[in-house]
Amino acid sequence: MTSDITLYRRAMVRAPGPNFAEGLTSVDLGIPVYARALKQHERYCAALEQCGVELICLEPDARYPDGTFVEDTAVITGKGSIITRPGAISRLGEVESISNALREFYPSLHSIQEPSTIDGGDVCQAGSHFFIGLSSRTNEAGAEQLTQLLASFGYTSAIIDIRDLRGVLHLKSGLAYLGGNRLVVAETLANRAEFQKYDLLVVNAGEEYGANCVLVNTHILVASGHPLLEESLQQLGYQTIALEMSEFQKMDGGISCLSLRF
Ligand code: CIR
Repeated sequence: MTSDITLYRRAMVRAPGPNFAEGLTSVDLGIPVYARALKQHERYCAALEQCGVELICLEPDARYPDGTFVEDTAVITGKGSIITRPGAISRLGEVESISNALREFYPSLHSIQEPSTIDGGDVCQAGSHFFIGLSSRTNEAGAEQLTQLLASFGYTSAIIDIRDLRGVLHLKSGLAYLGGNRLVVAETLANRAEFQKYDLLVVNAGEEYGANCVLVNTHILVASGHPLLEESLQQLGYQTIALEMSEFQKMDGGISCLSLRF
């Protein structure tokens, strides 16, 4: 493993609540089955533990059916942490319980201020550099405010405009950093100038959903059903854990969004 990857000790998660299906979605994959979502979430948590992290489990909150997608509410870095201001109005209140829970570990949290909006799913750390997606959820003011905060921590950033990309809710829907200068990237994003100095593992059309994978210490968690991507990762020397994500995919969520890792 390379030295520019973060070793995680903890992961914050929140199981989906019974009204999970009332959350936002832009895809037409059917209504999630709650019992199945719970099982998939349990398996996801077990995989995190297998990677050596201690879980911090928050309770579902019926006011926020999308609350299981905790990644969108914070940007946690080795030098400072930021509570976001999610771009969907129905999700704005999710940050309160996350701030309360994170304050135990990060007493001085920064926060994104109105009119800025940021979803954590739009923020991809690659060593000391960050990619910030400008999306339907993260606005220009948010990207600018985050850039400045990250600069005050000593990080550089690049803003990647994905507003024209259909079917890509967040930047990390199509991008993941694996350390050692390597990015996993969906085909639709692969030609962006900002990524050209990286070793790119381009995810084939048909396996795009798999691009939202996440390296957690010893393993890469990847959505099951992406055999070409998994094989490529294994050929590069990574150990993978494939996880069923069907019920979260129905709600536009991927592997990374189900946890905050730190
Ligand atoms: C939403 O639309 O906000 C949720 N249904 C899905 C959020 C997924 N988050 C992520 O990819 N980081």
